[in-house]
Amino acid sequence: MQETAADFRQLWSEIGVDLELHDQLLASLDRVFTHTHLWQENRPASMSLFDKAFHDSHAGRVAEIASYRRNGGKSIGTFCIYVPDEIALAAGVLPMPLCGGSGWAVDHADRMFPRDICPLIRSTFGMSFSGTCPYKKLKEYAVGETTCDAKKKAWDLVGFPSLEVPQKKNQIDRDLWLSEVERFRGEMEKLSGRTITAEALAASIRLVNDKRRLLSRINGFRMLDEPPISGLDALLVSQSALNMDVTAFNAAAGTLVSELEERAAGGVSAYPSPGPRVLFAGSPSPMGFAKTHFVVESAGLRIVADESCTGMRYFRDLVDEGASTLGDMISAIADRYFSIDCACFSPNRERMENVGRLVGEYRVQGVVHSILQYCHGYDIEARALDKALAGMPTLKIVADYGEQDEEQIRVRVEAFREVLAGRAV
Ligand code: BJ8
Repeated sequence: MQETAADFRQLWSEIGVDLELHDQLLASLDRVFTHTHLWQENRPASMSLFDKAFHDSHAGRVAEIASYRRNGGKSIGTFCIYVPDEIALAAGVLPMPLCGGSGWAVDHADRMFPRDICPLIRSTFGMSFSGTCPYKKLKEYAVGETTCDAKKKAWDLVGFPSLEVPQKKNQIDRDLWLSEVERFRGEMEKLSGRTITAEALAASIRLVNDKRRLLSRINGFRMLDEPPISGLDALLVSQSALNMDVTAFNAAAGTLVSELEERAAGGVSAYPSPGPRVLFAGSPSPMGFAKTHFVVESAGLRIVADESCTGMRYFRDLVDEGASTLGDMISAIADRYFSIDCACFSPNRERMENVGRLVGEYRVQGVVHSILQYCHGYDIEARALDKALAGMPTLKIVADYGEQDEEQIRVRVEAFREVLAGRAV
């Protein structure tokens, strides 16, 4: 049955959403989305599926999860791509990423958090504190993780349990991580009252790997001289991958792949004119935030690769599907997530190598460091990345979710475009 606007209002009201403030939030999200995405003239037609996912994140997806829970299902909130979705899904628990991307919500976090922490955290908790996060009451609890200091301390304040993510990559750290993944499995089994079987885990590993394979195919088209999908739209696809039901996402992504194949065969570009090819590196851009991508692409550069957690870090590695016992599958999952190269790791050589590889594969001419304000890990690590990139032109943009600095950023991006254009001659 197709829900109406009145059905959604009824649902929001039932789950404790402040309707008046939520209207303000939705109006802000719509306005920002129109501004950042809908100016593009040659988008693939099937991007409409992901535009819908954006709008459904406060409507249709909320209704799906509410219905799942009414039928006895459990759900948890997550904030980081270290949380192994496969294990939750195998236990019948829906993981829901809760990272906020709305600038409107940022100031609502002030009653508990200092202002000088990253906007991702402030936006997430701003939605929660203002009663505008529709997922707040649609979960048993949220799972934090020990990545950056701001997140770690935030979980303490609000009382969320967290997974311990090590900060180094030695054997002792891998052993600790495996024990955390095993603990997570126990927690999910306890929550759902269901024992995870090898069959269920093998199925969820395949399902989530399929999502990663589809994301890889979509992003692979960006290697072409004429990318048939823009960096802005590739970002929206990744953001949707985090929010949508996995099976529904895989179906939509398959439709997009077919269209991109046709566009690629016909030499159809998503861009009105050629421009320098750049790689995005740094902090994630949760759904609702695309300011930096927007300014860069509307200034005539083409973002052909994005190494962030809302880009390739999310889908780059697969879980090995060769294991047959439950223990080996858990170990394979631990290995896959342990290979994530977040800036919370020190040293973080894997990230340097991964970015270096992308630079070659996607034939980029420059790198844009996109850093969320007060995200010290990625901000400081930008220096190490510059060194590893050995002379490749880079531009560092440190930004919050506000719109007031767009024109200042644009001036710097345009100057960077001229630098890259000059080197291409
Ligand atoms: S694996 S990037 S999703 S921690 S932007 S809250 S790092 S101060 S989100 Fe992240 Fe996991 Fe790492 Fe990825 Fe802190 Fe930086 Fe804010 Fe961040």
